[in-house]
This record gives sequence, structure tokens and C-alpha cells, in this order.
Amino acid sequence: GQVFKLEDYRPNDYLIPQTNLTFRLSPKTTIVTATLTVERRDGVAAAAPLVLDGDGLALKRIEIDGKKAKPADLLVTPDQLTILKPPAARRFQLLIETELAPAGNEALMGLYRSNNVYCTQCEAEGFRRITYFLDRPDILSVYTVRIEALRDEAPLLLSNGNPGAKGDIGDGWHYAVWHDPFPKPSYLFALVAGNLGQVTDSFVTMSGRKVELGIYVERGKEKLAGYAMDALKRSMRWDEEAFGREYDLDVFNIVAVSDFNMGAMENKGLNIFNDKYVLADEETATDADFANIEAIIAHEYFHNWTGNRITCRDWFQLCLKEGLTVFRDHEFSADQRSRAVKRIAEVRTLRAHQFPEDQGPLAHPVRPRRYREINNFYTATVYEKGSEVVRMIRTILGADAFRAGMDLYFERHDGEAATIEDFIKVFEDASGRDLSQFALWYHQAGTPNLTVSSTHNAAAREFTLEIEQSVPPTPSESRKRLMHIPLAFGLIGAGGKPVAYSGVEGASVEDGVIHLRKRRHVVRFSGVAERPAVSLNRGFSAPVTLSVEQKADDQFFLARHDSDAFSRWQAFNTLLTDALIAAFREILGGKQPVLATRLTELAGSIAGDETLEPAYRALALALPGDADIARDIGKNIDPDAIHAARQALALAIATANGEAFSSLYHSLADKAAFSPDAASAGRRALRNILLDYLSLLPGGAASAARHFQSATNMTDRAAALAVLAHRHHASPEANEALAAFEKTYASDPLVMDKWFQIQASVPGPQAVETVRALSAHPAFSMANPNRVRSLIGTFSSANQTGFHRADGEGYRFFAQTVLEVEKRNPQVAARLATALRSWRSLEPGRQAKAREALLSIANAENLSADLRDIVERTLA
Ligand code: HT7
Ligand code: ZN
Repeated sequence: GQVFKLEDYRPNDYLIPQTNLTFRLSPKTTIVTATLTVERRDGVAAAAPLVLDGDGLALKRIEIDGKKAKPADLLVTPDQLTILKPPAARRFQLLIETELAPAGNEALMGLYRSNNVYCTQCEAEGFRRITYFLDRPDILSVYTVRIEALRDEAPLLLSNGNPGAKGDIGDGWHYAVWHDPFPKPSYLFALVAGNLGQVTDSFVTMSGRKVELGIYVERGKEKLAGYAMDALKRSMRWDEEAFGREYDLDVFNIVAVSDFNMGAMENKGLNIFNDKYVLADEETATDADFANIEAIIAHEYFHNWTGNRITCRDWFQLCLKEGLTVFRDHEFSADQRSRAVKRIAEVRTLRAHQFPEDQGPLAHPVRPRRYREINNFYTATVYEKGSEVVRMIRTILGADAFRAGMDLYFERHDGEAATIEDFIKVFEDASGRDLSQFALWYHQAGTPNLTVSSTHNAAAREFTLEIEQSVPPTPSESRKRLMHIPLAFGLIGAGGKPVAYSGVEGASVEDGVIHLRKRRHVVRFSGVAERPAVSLNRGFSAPVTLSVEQKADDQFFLARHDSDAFSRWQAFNTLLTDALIAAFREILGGKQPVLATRLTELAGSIAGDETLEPAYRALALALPGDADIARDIGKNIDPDAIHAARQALALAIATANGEAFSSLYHSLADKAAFSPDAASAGRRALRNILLDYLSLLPGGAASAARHFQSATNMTDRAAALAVLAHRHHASPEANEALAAFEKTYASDPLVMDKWFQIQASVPGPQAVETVRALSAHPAFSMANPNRVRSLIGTFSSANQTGFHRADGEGYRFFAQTVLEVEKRNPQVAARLATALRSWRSLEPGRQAKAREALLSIANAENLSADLRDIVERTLA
């Protein structure tokens, strides 16, 4: 396949300032008439050919300035339309008619049907499946769209921008016109037509303009859209307050569809959502679902400024909109909920998804320089590490200069297709700082590691930190340059008080942040009488790994006393990880693991510490997962031994704290009516993790069954079901609860996804057969991405012992399934296939079997560009 290179970017010879589209919708033969105003750019020769992108298109008609184009003047294939000699005038009109079959479109890109609703997905390159176009984000055009459909089939007709004329056109057909005054790239085009229920509301912006809000869902589900609407209004207000950004159209619409490749899409004025991220009530959604809905509604809304008003020059700049918008949605959630808890959750996600990506064959810079298939670059690196890079800019500049930089960005680049260089420059200009070394965070892949050691010289009253940075080699980048790493830190003395120092040399230290710029810094703090404990990377100020020579006593001290909530959680989590790795090694050596009493006691004291938020305590008590432990061990992974170590530690914690956990569990029972707010969710989270521990003790299955039966909301019900299925697999209690759940929710696909997920993640060698059997369940469908992710995605990415079964059966089943999904939906198949990216860190037996499975995919016939790109890079 073709390799696209950043350095090859050049503007197109032509622009398309106006785009008029007419859709005559029908499931099997939709006619699209595109009338484009084409303009030759200054300095381009008059005869320059115009080359338009297409993807599997059937051209029906083409006219240039109102005249039928001559076949000899064209080159037409399903994937490209070339006008060999365009008119000599600078501007001309091009009419293109194409015929589409939305009903057969299972790739869910371009125009397709979901539950009888017509909808579109154009990012990144889906618009070219609708009409021939300059389908690249630097071609900004003003769109006017006319939609025609049978009124009975599609009473609702939506597109981007503001509504215009509408009415009947005879024979049961009607039409609606939409006009979007803001020039936009084709990837933000959207259309929805169907018979949907609606929820409406309005929002008055900071300058007093009234915006009509609409959320459209499957009829009968309107009641489930209330939380999303509330989240939308809070997002709109927050963007005004936090960034001074006001909404700019008369309407803002959201549509929920059930077949969707990703979470949601920020089409201008018409966001389209995976219904999973809109529909919620206490009966069907968990607290995690509510939090995701809030975050994704906010994320797509925030794109209106970071992505839509200012878009990307080319797809290499994807992090310009995605990293920045993730940063903005993280800040929003931190303001709406608990900042500390939010930060811990973010870091757990980053480590679970981005670190393995950065440490494996699919590693790439936040701003990649090469791609073969852009769909495969919607990654944790672009999104999550991209957000961390923006966070570091704020750490370096401080909140005020950061805001000034953002203001300058909006002022300077509104209406443009911008680059990362433009973005960095606004912060340099607003702050007067040089960010050239910092910019390496965008250009260089790999997770930097910091090796840290400390010494205290009591006589000289001097405390010294020696810090050395290294950036590991990654594919096609063997030599790395030194990075600018902002490392937040604290020196902590007896009783948890900060230790003052009178001077510091060896690095620039500002506001509790050491700025590392060289390979090695020896940072000397003077006037320090007693040896302090050091808290490093406070708030996770930089996305790095740390190798710290730290005494266990200090780690215990920090886990009790660090005033930085994130670092306090981190200290305890490090203690858990160290204990788990030691237990893993003991188990591999045929020994019984010994787990320190002071660790299990500390778990008990954190659980009962009323000065800490329940949500925080719940996060602290959640042991690092099998995959987290595997990542920290790094090589020669035996998932069964890791799992055994994790079980042993869970049991030791439960045994040491049984009584205290039990009384705390009972004290946390919900007395008030359900509320999805963060504090209530935090209490449920703590109670449910206590249930998980208690389930390991005698009578555990019965208590989990009681919890399941008495649950009054999905959070508690799903948590109890998971405890029964995972901790008491195949017990009568587990089987009964699974059957009851299935019976109650058989007709609710989103809830059945939880049922699939819970069973697909039950550890053990039986998992392959379970998942194989469930793939024949009537509620499962290979054509629906949510179902595929719930069952196959969960099995391959959240079930280490099942997927990595020693005989390789997990891999064989997986490879076959990926190929089956690929026939319909290459994008979803390629994403699934990334589950094998860390295959080289497995022990040799599993490694060989994983490689065979990857080769069986690579050698399959007619492989899509999406899947080929992933497997070839994974095997390289
Ligand atoms: N900008 C969107 C990313 C996206 C996408 C969404 C749905 C289907 C296919 C897609 N390809 C890319 C979502 C976002 O980040 O906000
Ligand atoms: Zn986004």
C-alpha cells in the first residue's frame, strides 16, 4: 500500500469554496448530486488537472459549467476522478452525480443505514464514499445540503448548520435544506434521516443568543437522553467559563445510532453518537457509563472550537484537535467531579493503553510522520499522550500564560486548517518561552524513563537528587534526542509536612517543578537538616516511567502522608505492584508467595480512612490488573503466574481485613434515591470493591448473590454479577444470576453488552469456549461494533489468562474472528487486531503461537489496507 509522508504535504492546486449537495435517499439506490464551485489557486497553471478522491463510487453524470463533460476529458475509476483539462477560468462549476447503496454499507463509513436510519460517518476519509471530492482537511467549503426522502420512512431530515426551507414534493416525498455558514472540511459533513424520537431544550449563550438543542434517539428511548442533555448544557457553559468559547449556530443536534465504529463524531452542529454514549438511566447504565457519557458529550461539543473552527491542515496533525480536545474534556470532568480521582483514572487509562502502544511495534510519535492507513492512527498516543503534552505546556507556562496562549490560538487561527507548529508558536508568543526542546514530545515516540537516586548529607544540610533521562528506541527511531521533562516533586518531612530548602542548584526549579533538559541532572537542595522522603512526578506531571531507588519505608510513608493525592495513590499502587511482581517470581519458582502484613494492613487503613473520598479509596483498593502487572514485568510473561499472584494478594487483603471490610460494606448501603453524581458513585464504587474482596471469604458467593438480588441500579447489579462470574465461576449462584440477567435484559442490546463483557473476562482456560459459544447467541452480531467489542474485544484485551491460553487456542479463535469481522468492517477488525501488539513480551511458547496467529491473518487473501497495516507493523 501507499505510504503517506508528512514531508510530502503541499496545498492542492484547487479550492472548493462552495459545496451544494442534494441527496435523494433510498436504501439501495440513493442519488447524490454534488454541485461544486471549484477555484484554481493563485499561481497555478490554467491547465492543471483536477484530481478528486473517490472510494468505490459509481459515477452517473458529470457536467462542467452546465455542460456534459466529454469522456475524453476525464479519467474515471471508482477511487478517483480526474478532469484532465479544467476550464481556463479561475472559477468553474462542477456537477457530479453518484449512486450509493447505503443499505449494504457494513463498513459504517460514508452513508449507511443503522436501524433503518440513514446516517453518515466521514472522518477521516468517508466523504469520498459519497461523492468525488478533494477529501482532505485543508479544503474548507461552505455547504448547502438538500435532503429528499419518503416522509413516512424519514420524517426527520438533518444536516450541518442551520435549518432552511422544507416541505412536500409529491408522491409521499419531502425535503429539507440545511446551510452551514462556517467553512468546513469534508470530514465534518453529516446527514441523518429517519424516524426518531426527540428531546429538546435550549441554551442561552454568554452573549445572550438562544440555541435550540435537540437529541434524537430511537423512539421510546427519549427518557434515556436526559442525562446527555444535562451534560451538553454543562459543557456549553463550561467552555464559555474556562476558555471563553461561545457556540456559534442557531441549533445544536445530537443523534444516537446503534451501529457506529467509534464513540462519537463532532460533525459541525450535528454530532452523531454511538447510542452507548447517549442513553442512560439507573436501571440500564452504570456509574462508569454516566461518566463516559458526560465526558464524550463534552469532548464532541468542545471540538466545535478545537477541531471545527480551527481544523487540521492534514491528518498528520490529528493530535492538534484530538489531544487538545481530550485535555479539555479531562479538565471539564475534573471540574464537574473530583479532580484527584479523575487524574488517577486518567493515568490508569494512559498506562493501560498508551504505554504498551509506546513500548511495542505500533509505537509512533504524537504527531506521526508516516502512515499507510489513517484510520489506524486514532490511537491512545494521539489522543491520550496528545492530551498529556498539552497538560505539560500548561505546567511549564502556568495557568495564566497557558490561557493567553489558547486565546491567541483562537484569535490567530480561527477559520484555518492549522499545524502543531502553529499551536506551539502561540504559546511561545504568549509566554516569551522557547518551546523548541519541548516540541520533541510531538515528534519523538517512546516513553521516557527517569532513573532517580537521592542522598542526604546531614553535616552539610544538603539533599541531592540525581536524575537521568533515557528515551528507548522505537520503530524507525533508534537514536533519540534529550527531552524537556517537567517533573513536579515534593520533599516531605516527619508528619507529612513539606520540607523547606534555602537554595537549589543543578536544574531550573520553579513552583515545585524540576525542568529536566539534560541527560543527567544533579539537583542539590541546601538547608535541608533531615532526610526527607521524595514525592516524584506529582499529579503525573510528565508521562514517563520512573526507576527510583526508594526505601520501602519511604514508600509506606508516602502512601500515608503525601499531600499530593495523586502521588499518595501512586505510592500505594507501587507497593502493590512490587508485592505482586515479587509474588509472581515466587510462584514461578514453585513457592508460596509471602505477602507483607504491613501492606494488607495499609489496605485496611486506606479503606477505612474517612478523610479520603470513597471514590479515591475504591481506586486505591483496585489491585493493578493482570495486564498492568505484565507491562511492569516487561518480558517473558506467563499470564497464569501473574493471575495467581494477583489472586493471592487479593485473598491476603480480604483475610486480613474481613471484619472491617464487612462493616464498612454494610455502612455504605445506599439509603437515598439513586443519583449519578460523583459522590454517590464513589460510595457505590467503594462498596462494590469491598464486595469483591468479601466474596473471597467463606460465604462470599452467597453475599454476592444477595447483593445482586437486592440491587436497585445497574452499577450494583453488574458489579455483583461480575464478582459472581469471576470469583465463583460456574457456581449455582453465578449461573443463576447470569440467567436472570439475560432474561431481564434480552431485548436491550446495550445491557446485553455488559453480560457479554462480564463472561468474556472470566479468567481461565475455559474462556475461549465460553466466548465461542456466546458468539452464536441471538443477541450477538458480528455486524455490530458494540457487540464485537463487548465479546471479542473484552476477551482479547481484558482476559489475559483466557486469551493467552498456553495451547494457543485463544489466538487461533481470535485470528479467525478478526478475519470474519474484517469482511464487513475493516476498521473495527484492525482495531481488534492490536490486542496482539505486545506478543513479543510473552514467554517463548506463547510468543510462537501468537506469531502463528498473526501470520495466519497476514497470509489471508484480499486483506484490507486497515488490517494489513496493523499486522505487518506488529510482525515487523
Ligand atoms: N473525531 C472522531 C474520530 C473518528 C471517528 C468517529 C466515528 C467513526 C469513525 C471515526 N474515525 C475517526 C471522534 C472524536 O475523537 O471525537
Ligand atoms: Zn475527538
